Amino acid sequence: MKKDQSPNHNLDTDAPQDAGRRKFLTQTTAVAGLAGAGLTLGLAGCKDESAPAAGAPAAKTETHAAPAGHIKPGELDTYYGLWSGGHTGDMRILGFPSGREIHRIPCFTPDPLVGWGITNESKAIMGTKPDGSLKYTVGDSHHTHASYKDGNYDGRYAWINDKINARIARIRLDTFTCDKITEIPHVQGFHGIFPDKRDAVDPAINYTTRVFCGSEFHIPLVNDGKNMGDDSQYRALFSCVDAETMDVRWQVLIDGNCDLVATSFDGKLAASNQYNTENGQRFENMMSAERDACIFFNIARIEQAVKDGKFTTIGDSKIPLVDGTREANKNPATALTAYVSVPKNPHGVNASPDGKYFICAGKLSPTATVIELAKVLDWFDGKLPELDKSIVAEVELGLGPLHTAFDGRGNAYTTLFLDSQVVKWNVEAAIKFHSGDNTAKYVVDRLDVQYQPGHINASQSETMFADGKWLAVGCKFSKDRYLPVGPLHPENEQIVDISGDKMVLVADHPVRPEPHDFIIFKRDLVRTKQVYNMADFPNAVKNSSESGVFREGNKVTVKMTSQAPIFSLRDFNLKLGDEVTLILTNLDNIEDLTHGFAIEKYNINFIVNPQETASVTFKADKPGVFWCYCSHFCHALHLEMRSRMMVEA
Ligand code: CUK
Ligand code: CUA
Ligand code: CA
Repeated sequence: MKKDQSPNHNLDTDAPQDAGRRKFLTQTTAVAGLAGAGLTLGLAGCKDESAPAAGAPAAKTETHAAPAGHIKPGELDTYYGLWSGGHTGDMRILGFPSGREIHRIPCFTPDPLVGWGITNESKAIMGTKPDGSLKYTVGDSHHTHASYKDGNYDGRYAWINDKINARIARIRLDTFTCDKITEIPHVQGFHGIFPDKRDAVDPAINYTTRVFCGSEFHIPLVNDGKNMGDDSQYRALFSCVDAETMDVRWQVLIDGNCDLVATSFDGKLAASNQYNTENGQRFENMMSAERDACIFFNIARIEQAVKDGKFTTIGDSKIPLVDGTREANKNPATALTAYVSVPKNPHGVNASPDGKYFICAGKLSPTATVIELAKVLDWFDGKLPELDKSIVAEVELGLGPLHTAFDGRGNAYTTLFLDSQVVKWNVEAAIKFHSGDNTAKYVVDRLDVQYQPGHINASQSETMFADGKWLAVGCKFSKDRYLPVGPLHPENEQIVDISGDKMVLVADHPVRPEPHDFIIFKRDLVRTKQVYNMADFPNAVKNSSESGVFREGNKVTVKMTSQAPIFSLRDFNLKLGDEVTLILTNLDNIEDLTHGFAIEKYNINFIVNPQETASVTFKADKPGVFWCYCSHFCHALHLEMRSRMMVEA
């Protein structure tokens, strides 16, 4: 029996177990197509009989024995990946091309690892009710994008959306932590986000100053329970959030809804695909029109309208609301918005790295629509009489096109949800084909993926520095790709080498459901702090000699420091009913030396990183001895690193 010699593998794995795994795969591949087949029901287009069933064995998939770019143990990845976390409401950080998950950044939901939603500092960011408890404890993050400068990521910020509670969170990329969360008013189903890539008004500002936010669901403009039966009162808005202050700068009243968002490299345009131009409030009504739209926003004109006071407000809100409806924007000379027609219920809009095109995927139509931005600007300038002439290609790609990535060599990569494929196609060839040149072959390659892909992105894809090296595909179904773990399957993230003409699948990794969008960028675009700066914490306990219990009536402040392997207070006394604020500063000034602080029976656990200060506020409502212990392994004497909280009856 041959043992696996690789240090990376479990040495107990031997032949019989491998055989069992193979048997499992053989049994399950036969039924793997079922979910895919069910999902095709009721969708437009018919399936090419020669194409494999959605979940069928991947006949065309090529794999490398030793994949190019394989990261060995101890080696660092060359790219960062920022991933949305889905229901868990966090952002996940992956290394690329290994696909290893390095970190999770809690944003919208509590996380006891770092004490997110437990410490006063994180609660202030997340938002609390008057009684001090968290306003929300669920999240649903879909889209994550980073700040730009000169057409590339600048390593300052990233943003992530929360669909459930219309929140947008900002991540500082020096500490990889969430530092602000804004709840966008007057919207539900907040979905796509995209930062501007430079300023539309001031050409000297070559970096991100705004983040645009699209909302899917219509609600009564004043949502106070009075107009719920009148569909004509239901509206969806497009919102602009200030990148620095995170305040909502303005909103746009539109016809139809929003979904994903894209922005142009010149800062002038933002757009959102609209699948519900019908303004339907019921399933059937959202699919009654043959074509929907991609709505364009003229950012400089909207900013000017706001400056000139040409806006209204909703209820007692102070946020300017400009009129972006079709009726009010017929005249190109003054229009704030433009509605480009695209086929039925599109999904996804992506900006090509050459700055020329936005690509809207068809979802219910087997096509992608290529819109030339210069022509949209021509329409606003009165030089293009028919707006829909900005469509320079509408080409068939396959069934269920959703999202598109780019390699910087003129090729686009679109996920085909129903076909379980990625199609690589050449944008200029598609334009030639659309203009009547039947010899133009725009489809370059197809790759079966496992299974039903949603989002896709390539290294540096939506920057001017798309490098065409790696592609990641977020597959919504993993079916037979992993050992079964009960009814809930992981999702399957796949890594594809796109450096050659043919796409080559190099790795799978399971992911906890359900991530959506992600970006991948070069590691040197980010500079992280490995140790906090104590001066950034106004409440820091700078020296262990400042420790102690400070009482004012029943308001008690406990000040403490940590320094491996001790807490400065071996014990501290409280009285039943005390309102306690405990402040802990980690004096250790060494990279990777984090301590935890867990209080038995008091529902408190958080960490302090090197030179970081965190605080918790709680009521001493149970008498007795409660050990406070370090919950983060830090030292050989980590188990002895404790403090004793004694609450007198
Ligand atoms: S949506 Cu998830 S597959 Cu929320 Cu970006 Cu398209
Ligand atoms: Cu300090 Cu473990
Ligand atoms: Ca529709």
